[in-house]
Amino acid sequence: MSERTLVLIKPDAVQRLLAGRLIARFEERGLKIVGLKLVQVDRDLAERHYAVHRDKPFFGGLVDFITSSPLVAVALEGPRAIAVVRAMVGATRPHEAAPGTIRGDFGLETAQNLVHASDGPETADVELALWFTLGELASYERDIDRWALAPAE
Ligand code: 3AN
Repeated sequence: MSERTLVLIKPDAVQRLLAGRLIARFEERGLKIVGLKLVQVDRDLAERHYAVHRDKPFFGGLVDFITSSPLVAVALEGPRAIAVVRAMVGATRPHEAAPGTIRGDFGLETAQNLVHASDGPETADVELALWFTLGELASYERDIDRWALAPAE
């Protein structure tokens, strides 16, 4: 079941020169990049993206952080991409994130946890529409998919 999901390589990861390495992890897993752009986020977009957290005490800090420096928005596609990416990202609180996950390998603080990833099919649809126009999302075949993604007979 092929899905699309949104990943944000957050300002801390871009500032720490990790953007390329983090995108490479998703590519190496076999996920297909179908959208990619660097964004200097304004407060309106930040507040819409984090709307579910509007009443949380950390909301203002979250908006400050995500607007503080550019991030890289990535749309990824693949079988069960939403769950696969969430597992690769790791737990929200880095001290609970397993080694081998992005947060478990690179993060120590919840507020600076390197990446955002959509947490379900509805969220993914809403977030992809928030961050990308239809024209910015590509549909294409990759020659490697017969090696990386071919289901077992
Ligand atoms: P996740 O990103 O793992 O889905 P959410 O959706 O619970 O986590 O939280 C969204 C973002 O809000 C987190 N990635 C983190 O940046 C921030 N956040 C969550 N909880 C806290 C907290 N207690 N203090 C500061 N920031 C937080």
